[in-house]
Amino acid sequence: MNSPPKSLRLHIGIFGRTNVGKSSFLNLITGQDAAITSPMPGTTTDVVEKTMELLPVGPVVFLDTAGLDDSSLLGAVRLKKTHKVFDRSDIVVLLTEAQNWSSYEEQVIAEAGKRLIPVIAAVNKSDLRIPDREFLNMIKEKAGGVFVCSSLDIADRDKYIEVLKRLILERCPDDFFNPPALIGDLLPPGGLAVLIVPIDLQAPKGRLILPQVQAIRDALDNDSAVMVVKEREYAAALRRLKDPPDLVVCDSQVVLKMTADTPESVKCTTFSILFARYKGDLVGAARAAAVIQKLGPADKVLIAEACSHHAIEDDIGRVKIPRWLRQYIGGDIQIDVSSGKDYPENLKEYKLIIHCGGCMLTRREMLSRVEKAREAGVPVTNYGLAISVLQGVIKRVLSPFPAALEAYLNAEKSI
Ligand SMILES: Nc1nc2c(ncn2[C@@H]2O[C@H](COP(=O)(O)OP(=O)(O)OP(=O)(O)O)[C@@H](O)[C@H]2O)c(=O)[nH]1
Ligand SMILES: [Mg+2]
Repeated sequence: MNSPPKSLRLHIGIFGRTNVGKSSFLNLITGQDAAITSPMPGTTTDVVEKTMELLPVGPVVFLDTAGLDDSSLLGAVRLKKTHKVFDRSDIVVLLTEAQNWSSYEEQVIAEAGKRLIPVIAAVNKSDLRIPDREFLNMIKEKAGGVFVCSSLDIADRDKYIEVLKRLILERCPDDFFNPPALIGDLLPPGGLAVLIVPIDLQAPKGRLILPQVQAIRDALDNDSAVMVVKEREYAAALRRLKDPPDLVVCDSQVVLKMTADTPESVKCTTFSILFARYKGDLVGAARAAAVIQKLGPADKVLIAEACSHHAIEDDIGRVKIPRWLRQYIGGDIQIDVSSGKDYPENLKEYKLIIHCGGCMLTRREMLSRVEKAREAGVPVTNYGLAISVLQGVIKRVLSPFPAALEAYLNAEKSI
């Protein structure tokens, strides 16, 4: 894990009509032939991703899309993919050409506007035609940031990168530079966190998974110490400590054992709950978790996981949570599972969505999923919260987060 994971990178979506030079622009900025370019409209079909260190902005990933005016046979499929990129973009770069502004450009501005994504417009092919002042002012009014470039002008690459960086810094969402805390704010400086990580079949070979690594780093950034232990060694490790830890965090699958082994006076929670706060809306997810109590056999639940991995025996999303849900309800219930980028369009049929922690998604992607569910009127909770309800320890693991605990208790009362 030598390079920053995608979920921590600023996502820059490149949009525009076919042939306007989106892929050429990506290649120029990244200095690589990452994307195929050609004079034929409709060259880019699948979304092309290219990562780059854009200091001082930091690690970014560019997403090159298919042209919005693609009217070919496969155009509809491509457009759907392109539209999904709006949900993943922290910033939109809208490429256009001098004196050429149509409903497609307006559409990009509108889609970005709906999601509160800042837009930077780049007027490309300036070697062929220079935009006039009126045109630039018109764009500036709509997009905020605008610059003129030629994607074939390699000599001026550094200049374009500088302008792009400045505009990104001016318009970049605050939560990219000041992300919400993961664990650091729950620990006093010089404090101690104990992380309980199961090393089982699902653990990747030779390393720890992203939420665990991020928690360790965040605690260290906060001048705290971290002890990492497997669930079986946890009780013994705790006994060896002179003072109790300030916080214990476990993988949701062992939440019952953790709460049993942790003294009442010690705060404890799960990685998944930390991620609900870090990537999404913990208070909303806590409120939604109470819905589990009123689920019945006629209801339909969606279990959504962000990565598409090969499910193994006893998979958390496909096997364990469904099993615990059925045991809790005392009967059968309809459960759909979605994975990867295939978040279903029609969410209305579900009574509840149980999402994974979303460690591989950006905060914007996660919030956009929460927003889609909200529009459909469906509550969203996450794996850690759901498992803690099913195992009867939800109040304990929410206690480090008073607002979320209160939301859960109020929702429970109204059931
Ligand atoms: N003269 C000139 N040509 C350019 C410039 N940028 C791109 N082109 C050319 O325009 C054509 C289309 O470029 P692409 O980068 O493939 O355009 P695109 O927007 O990615 O197109 P699609 O993937 O089909 O949507 C190619 O022939 C490029 O060489 C530019 O700044 N000046
Ligand atoms: Mg292209």
